Amino acid sequence: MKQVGIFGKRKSGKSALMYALTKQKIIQDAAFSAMEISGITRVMLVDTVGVDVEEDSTAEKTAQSVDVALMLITDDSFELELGWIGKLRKAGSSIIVVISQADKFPDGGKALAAAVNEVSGLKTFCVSSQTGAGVAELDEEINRRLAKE
Ligand SMILES: Nc1nc2c(ncn2[C@@H]2O[C@H](COP(=O)(O)OP(=O)(O)OP(=O)(O)O)[C@@H](O)[C@H]2O)c(=O)[nH]1
Ligand SMILES: [Mg+2]
Repeated sequence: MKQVGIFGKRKSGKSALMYALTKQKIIQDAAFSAMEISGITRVMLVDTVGVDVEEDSTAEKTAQSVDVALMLITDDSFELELGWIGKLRKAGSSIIVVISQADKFPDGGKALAAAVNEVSGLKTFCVSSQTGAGVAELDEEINRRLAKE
């Protein structure tokens, strides 16, 4: 089964995003089954402990096995996250940057997204698990990446 890993610092919103994406999936699958279309790809979403938890290596292990990696960023000190992006690249994952808790930014996270994109070259999505903003778009991108993997 394909795996999507969710990475980010403690309290960056990993579990909330996992829940929001799961809800999105359930809505989609319900629509599909209503149309009696079979062969829906099932994926496993993997929540991780914070990448800033040094005494725990489960995020390291997860990083080795995911097809698609979501790297959550919540503020402009994202050095640690850039390090993880490097690790995930080496492991061969398709990486999507998520500006998490985007509802907390006056500009919806756009400036931070541009800054991260500038240094990493990665596609960046602003998402709020709380308001649901950007969740559908992120889900679509994940599905596109999974289809390519
Ligand atoms: N405003 C806002 N708050 C959020 C959002 N997502 C999560 N939170 C809040 O941020 C806090 C941390 O969210 P979690 O989803 O538990 O974060 P986590 O990364 O799983 O945290 P750990 O598992 O402890 O590392 C909680 O109080 C959430 O309610 C969001 O999109 N917007
Ligand atoms: Mg969590």
